[in-house]
Amino acid sequence: MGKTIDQIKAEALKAVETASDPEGIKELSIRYLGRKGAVTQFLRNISDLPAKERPEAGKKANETKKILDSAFKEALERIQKPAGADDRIDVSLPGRSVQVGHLHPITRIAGEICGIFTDMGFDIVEGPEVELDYYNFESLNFPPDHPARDMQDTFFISDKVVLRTHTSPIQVRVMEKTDPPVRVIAPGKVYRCDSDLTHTPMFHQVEGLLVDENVSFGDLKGTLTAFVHQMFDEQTSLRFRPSFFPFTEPSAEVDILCVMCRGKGCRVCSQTGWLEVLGSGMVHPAVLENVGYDTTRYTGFAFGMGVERIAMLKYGIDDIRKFFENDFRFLKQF
Ligand code: 2NM
Repeated sequence: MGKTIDQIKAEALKAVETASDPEGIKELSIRYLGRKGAVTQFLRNISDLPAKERPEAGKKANETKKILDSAFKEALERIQKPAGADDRIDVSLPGRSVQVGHLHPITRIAGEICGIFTDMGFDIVEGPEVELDYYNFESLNFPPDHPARDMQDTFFISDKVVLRTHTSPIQVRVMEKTDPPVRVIAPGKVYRCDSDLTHTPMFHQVEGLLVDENVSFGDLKGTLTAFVHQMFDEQTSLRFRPSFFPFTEPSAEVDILCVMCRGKGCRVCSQTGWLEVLGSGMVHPAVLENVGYDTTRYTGFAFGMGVERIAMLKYGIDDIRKFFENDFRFLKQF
């Protein structure tokens, strides 16, 4: 009878301790675990043992195989470590700082805009991006042949379904469900067939709506003036210019004094001294009728703005597409 498996194991572990080069370890691995190695031979000869000793011997031999295999691997790692390398930690080294994430600049500006209005008592409301033609156009007093309804400007899902082109449909849905007073702010993604330096097919809007008794154009002016002073600063004056929207009458576009040149005229304001930032007006009685409001009792004002446009002015960015390229070097500046 040859050596016991315990003897083989003890002998191998002793040998691996004194091995000092990779070749030596490889040799040991062959001598014990190779095709003609001691452990392999032992396993092969198990059938020569008395039947009742076989299961125990087989189990032990297999365990030994595993133990030796990992002992050889460990020894190889120990030997192959470069000279001087050790496992001690230099606690005086500066730590590796973790990269902290942050909100996308558009998300931040949208939050800032909404925050100014929620401070005034407006509630934030949301709605579907895939919208019925009825809510996106018809309920808002767009005539059937209005150019905005054109395939050229609107993404159609089907005859009666579109990607919303503004967040006003959210406000129509709110008015349908709620009696005045209504004071809501509607932020969200909107979609238009348009793409250049200042337009992307998807952009973000924030719109506001207030309906109550005795709401006047003066209330609209006061609300938007307070907003601009908080968003930019108290020195940023406003100018209301007559305009047209199907859903408001009268309508006004709001310009602010150029944030770059303060009215002197520069590249940003195309030498006019003013920047267009908002659309607004008194809600058209036809829109109020469509949601079942009593137009002899209630009036309202509404306004809307593009978040990217506000962000571009605030940060002096001239290409809207930079917000959507996901270039981390650009995004992490804000
Ligand atoms: C704008 C400009 C003017 C507006 C109107 C409405 C609603 F639903 F009440 F009719 N919501 N938002 C509105 C008015 C939006 O964006 C340039």
